[in-house]
Amino acid sequence: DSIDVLTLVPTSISAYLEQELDKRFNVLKLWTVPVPNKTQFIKDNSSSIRAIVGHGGVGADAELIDSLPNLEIISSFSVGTDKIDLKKCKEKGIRVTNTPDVLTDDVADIAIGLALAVMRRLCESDRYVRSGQWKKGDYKLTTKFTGKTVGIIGLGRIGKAVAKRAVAFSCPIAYFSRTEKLELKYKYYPTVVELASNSDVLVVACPLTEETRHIINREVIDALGPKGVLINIGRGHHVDEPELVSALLEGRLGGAGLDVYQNEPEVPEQLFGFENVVLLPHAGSGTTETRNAMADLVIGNLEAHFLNKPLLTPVV
Ligand code: 8YV
Repeated sequence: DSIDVLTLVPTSISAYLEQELDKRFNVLKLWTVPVPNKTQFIKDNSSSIRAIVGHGGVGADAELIDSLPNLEIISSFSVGTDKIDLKKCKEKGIRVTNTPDVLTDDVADIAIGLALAVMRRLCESDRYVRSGQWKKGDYKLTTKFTGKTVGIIGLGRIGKAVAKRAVAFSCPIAYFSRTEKLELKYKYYPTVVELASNSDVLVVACPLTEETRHIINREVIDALGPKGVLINIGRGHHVDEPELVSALLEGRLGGAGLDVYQNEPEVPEQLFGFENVVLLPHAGSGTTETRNAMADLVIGNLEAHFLNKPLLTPVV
């Protein structure tokens, strides 16, 4: 019999996921329902829904979980599970899966890409050529990336992949994490402020939790300083955004490369005016190859669950 899967993933994120889900399940596409009717739509289908497919931007809060009495599994099209009430899922015996590993390279590539874009002014230079300015003026010198100290917050899969790439650019690596990783030769700092004081580029690569919310605050920004560059490929809520904006306005920070924001897809408009800021639309995992691999994991986990097989990438 067909299994009802409530999907919170908009088609623009992965048409392939939608197509593959459609082949196997009865897919309830919440994103096709107009906003005012969403709650009623969930209510009307509440007893038949056995699975949810969420993503980095939309997960399942306690209210949604409680409203679905026959919910068995949440399969997230993301590695981050900060939008899912994991505690609630544990309590109720609801399984949760994510998409680790397959996106690590792309997200790490984007971290290095952002650092190069900010420091070598790639986007500004592109605008300079396209606008015809090159014919009129002098090209401004930029800042070297090779050899600069890269500080990484969170040395998990993605943090390590960023480190590996930065090492190839001859960058000394420093990091902050909950525990020192003695097996790695990188320099450990027990606080984020110490890490920031000793880094040229600071990369946020940790999961979003209660402890890491606003891990980039005024004190950390000031420790990074007027030549420092902040790269955020984690979550918007890792950064105190108004503090970031004031630091940039006041020249207390050298630059920022951001893939994520507190209130996506809203981005503080004040950021649009800075040439030392590069803004991406939460695109870290956004390649066809990776999004397809993520989709395969989302589906593989759902199939495993409903066939009573071990989950591929369980979180809960
Ligand atoms: C998003 C992400 O899931 O994996 C994560 O945690 O944030 C991304 O891969 C993706 O952009 C869809 O929202």
